[in-house]
Amino acid sequence: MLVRQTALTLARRGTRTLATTAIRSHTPLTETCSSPHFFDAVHKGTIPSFRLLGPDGVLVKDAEEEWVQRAKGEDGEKLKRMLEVMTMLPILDQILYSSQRQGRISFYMTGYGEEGTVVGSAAAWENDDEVFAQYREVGVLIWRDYPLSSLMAQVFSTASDIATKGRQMPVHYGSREHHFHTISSPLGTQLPQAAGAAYALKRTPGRENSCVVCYAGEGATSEGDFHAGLNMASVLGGPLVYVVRNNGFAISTPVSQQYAGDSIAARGPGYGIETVRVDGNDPLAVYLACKEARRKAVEGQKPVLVEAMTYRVGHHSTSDDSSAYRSLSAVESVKKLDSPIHRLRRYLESLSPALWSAEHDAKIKDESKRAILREFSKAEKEKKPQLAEMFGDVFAPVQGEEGQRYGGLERPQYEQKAELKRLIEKWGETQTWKKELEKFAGGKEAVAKW
Ligand SMILES: Cc1ncc(C[n+]2csc(CCOP(=O)(O)OP(=O)(O)O)c2C)c(N)n1
Ligand SMILES: [Mg+2]
Repeated sequence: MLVRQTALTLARRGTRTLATTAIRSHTPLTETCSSPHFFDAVHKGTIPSFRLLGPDGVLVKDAEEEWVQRAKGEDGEKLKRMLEVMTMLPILDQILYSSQRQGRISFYMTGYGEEGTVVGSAAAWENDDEVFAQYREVGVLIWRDYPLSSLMAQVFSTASDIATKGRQMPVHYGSREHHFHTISSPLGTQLPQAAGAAYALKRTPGRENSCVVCYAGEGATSEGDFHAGLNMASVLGGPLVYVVRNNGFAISTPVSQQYAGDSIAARGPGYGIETVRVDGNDPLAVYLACKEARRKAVEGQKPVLVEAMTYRVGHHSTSDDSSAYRSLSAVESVKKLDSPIHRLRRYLESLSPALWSAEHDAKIKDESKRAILREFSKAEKEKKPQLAEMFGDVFAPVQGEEGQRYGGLERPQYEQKAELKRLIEKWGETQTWKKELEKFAGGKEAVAKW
C-alpha cells in the first residue's frame, strides 16, 4: 500500500516513466518472507561446469543422454575442422611469438591452452554473427577463413593491412568482411559496444537470425564496462552471447585476488541473464553450450552469458614473464593433463569410423606451418603504409574553408604533419633515418609532396 502511495505521489509530480508505465512494474516487493533471508550465492555450493569429454577425451560416465545424443548427431566434418583449426593455432603462436623474440615484430599474445574455448565457441556461431573480441580470440577469425595474408599484414603493420592501416599493435585484428569488429586494447570497451550492437540488430530488418558475440577475459569483468554492458543488454534486449574466458589470470593477478563470489557465472542472474558455466578445455561441451546459448539469444532476442573455465598456459603477452608469479610446474601439469587439443583428438580418434589419425595430424601440422611461414615471409618483406596514413581516420575529414586550408585535417594534426615533414627534410638523409624511411611505401619522396 505504501509503495503504491509513493508511486502515485511521484506520478502526480509528473515523473515520466511512472506516467507511462504500469505502477506494478515499479513495485520492488513481489514476494515476501517471514525471516530475513541473507544469501551470497545463486546456487548451493558452486555453479557446476558442463562437461562431456574428460581429460582423456572419453565421454564422462555421468554425461546426460540428451547431450551425448546431441554430440553424436553433430556433423563429423565440423568437429574435424574444429580440431584442424585448434591444431593450427599453437603453430601460428609459436612462429609469431619467436619472431617477436627475434625483434621482427613488436608484440604478440598467444592463446596456448584456450584453443578449446575459442574454437569450440567459434564453431557455434553463424559466419555473419557480429563478433566483438578481446584479443586472444584469433581462432574465431581463422575459423571464418580469415586469410593468413591479412593476419600477417596486421601483425607486421604493412601497406596491405586494410583494417588498421598499420596503426595498431599486433593482434588488433579487424575484418568487416568477417564480421569481426576491430580489437581495442582498453579492457572492457567491447562489452557495452556489443550491447549496443545487439540492440541495433534487433531493430535491423533482415538480421532477425543474426547474433552478436562478445568475448572477454575474466579480468576485464572487473571493469565498470562489464556491469554497464550487461545491464544495458538485459534491459534493452537484442541477440547477444557474452563469452567470458576464465583463464585464471589477469596478467599476474590470479582469480583469487579478482573476485570473492562464485566467479563470473554468478553475476549473470543478478542482471536477469540466463547463464551457463562450461568446462572451457572440453571443446565439445563449449561448442554445444554456445550453440544452445546462441539459440536462446536469437529466439529470445536477449543476452545469454557463457563462462568457460580454462587456463592460460602461455605468458600474458610478449611483455610478460609468468615465471615471476606462478610455478612452471603448475603450467607443465596443466599442459600435460588437461589439453583441449588432446581431448578432442582422442574423441575423434575413438569414433567409428575414426575422424582423426596420426597421418592426418601430421598433414595438418605440416600444411599449417608451410602456409604460415609463406605468408610470414611475404609480409616481412612488404612496405609499411605511407607515412601520411598516420594522420588519417582520426576525425571525419574537415570540410569547407578550414578543411581546404588544413588538407581536410583538424588543425593540430595538420601542424603535426607539417612538423614531421620539416624533421624528415632536415634529418632524412642521415643513415638511420634513411634506412627507416625506406620501410614506408613512397618513402621520403612521398613526404616531400605533402
Ligand atoms: C582499462 C585497462 N586497464 C588495464 C589494462 C592492462 N591490461 C591489459 S590485459 C590485462 C589483463 C586482462 O586479463 P583478462 O581479461 O583475464 O584476459 P586474459 O589476458 O587473461 O586473456 C590488463 C590488466 C588495459 N589494457 N586496459
Ligand atoms: Mg584472464
